[in-house]
Amino acid sequence: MKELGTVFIGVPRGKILKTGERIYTGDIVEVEVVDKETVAIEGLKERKNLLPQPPVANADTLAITMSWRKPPFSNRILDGLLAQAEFFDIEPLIIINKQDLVRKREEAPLQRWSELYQKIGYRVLLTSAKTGFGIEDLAEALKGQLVVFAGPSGTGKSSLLNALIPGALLKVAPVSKKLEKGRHTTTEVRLLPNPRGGWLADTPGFQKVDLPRWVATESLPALFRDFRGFRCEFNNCWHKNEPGCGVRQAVDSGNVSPHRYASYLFWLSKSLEHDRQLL
Ligand SMILES: Nc1nc2c(ncn2[C@@H]2O[C@H](COP(=O)(O)OP(=O)(O)OP(=O)(O)O)[C@@H](O)[C@H]2O)c(=O)[nH]1
Ligand SMILES: [Mg+2]
Ligand SMILES: [Zn+2]
Repeated sequence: MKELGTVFIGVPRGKILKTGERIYTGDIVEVEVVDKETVAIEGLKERKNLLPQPPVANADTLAITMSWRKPPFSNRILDGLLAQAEFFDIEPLIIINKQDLVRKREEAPLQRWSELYQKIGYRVLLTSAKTGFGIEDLAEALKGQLVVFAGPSGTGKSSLLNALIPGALLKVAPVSKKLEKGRHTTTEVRLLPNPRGGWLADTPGFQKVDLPRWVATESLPALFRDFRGFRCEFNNCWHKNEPGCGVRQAVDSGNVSPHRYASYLFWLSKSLEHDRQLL
């Protein structure tokens, strides 16, 4: 692309066409300009990483977007997405949006969740796309990077992008009143230029995290950052009922959060179930 801000339609040609290589949003390609609207894609630069779901290449940050309510915050979904970020080697940033909906008596639990993840070493940002709360901090945290927004449907990914990019005019829609679930308003992955530099990708939300499909079961224990500092008697310990399991001891002594451990067991059983179905 000659000038930034010019949009072309890319058509695979030559080697790329022959190998049938899929081109992902975020890919860096070599092109030849064919006409005012079209470029021929002839080469593909090696990817730094590739996230299969949502499908984006070369992401610097996975902006995991959860809402506090509507849909309700789920640490299990969050932990699944964090494991996915670790597996695909993308630095996660946790966003808890819809802060304007936090009730007085919910402030303490919200604070506890934020502290838990910060203690593990993740960045947590509290935002409201509605009131603008936390948007300046978010804009600063994301500038200059290729950022993928990912999270359940209805948590406010498109709304946050609209707040970050004046004039983006991305479609947003209310969550269902009865189910408190999103309506799958965004249907495609779109990369938008960040006015502060870099790129922001809006992606379709989901109802369910399909971690077992993308992440190999045996890698799960290593994807929980907070488990890494503890030694187990067995090298390939699943941290379930093995003797001398340092992670279980850490849970008992309060050094690993029981919530994180419960999430781990949940995702492990989902993954094992998935593997059994493939047999
Ligand atoms: N109260 C409140 N509502 C919000 C906030 N952010 C988004 N919403 C509302 O939540 C609903 C869903 O927002 P979207 O931005 O469409 O959510 P999304 O994550 O893009 O959803 P999908 O495209 O389906 O994945 C809309 O009605 C938004 O107006 C917020 O901070 N506070
Ligand atoms: Mg959306
Ligand atoms: Zn163990």
